[in-house]
Amino acid sequence: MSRLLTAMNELIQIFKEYAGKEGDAKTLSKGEVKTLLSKELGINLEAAKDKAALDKMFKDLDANADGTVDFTEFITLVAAITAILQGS
Ligand SMILES: [Ca+2]
Repeated sequence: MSRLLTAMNELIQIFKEYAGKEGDAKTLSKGEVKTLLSKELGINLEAAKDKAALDKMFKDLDANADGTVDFTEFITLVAAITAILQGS
C-alpha cells in the first residue's frame, strides 16, 4: 500500500478506535473527542477551567450541530491541523 493510502487507513482506524469507546461507534462524543485530543495530539482539556474550551472546540467540530462528531467532521479537523503543521 502506498504511504498516502497507509496514512488514510490509519486515520480511519484511529477514528474507529476512539468512536468505539462509548455510545454510537460511528461518531465521537464530547468525551471521546477529549480523549482523542489528549492522547493523539497532546491537547489536554481535563481541568475544569478547560470545560469552556472543550465545549467550543466540540461545537466548532460538530459542523452539522447534531451533537456528535462524525468521520467527515473529524477529518476536517485533521486537515486543518495538517495545514498548520505544513506551514510551520
Ligand atoms: Ca456532527
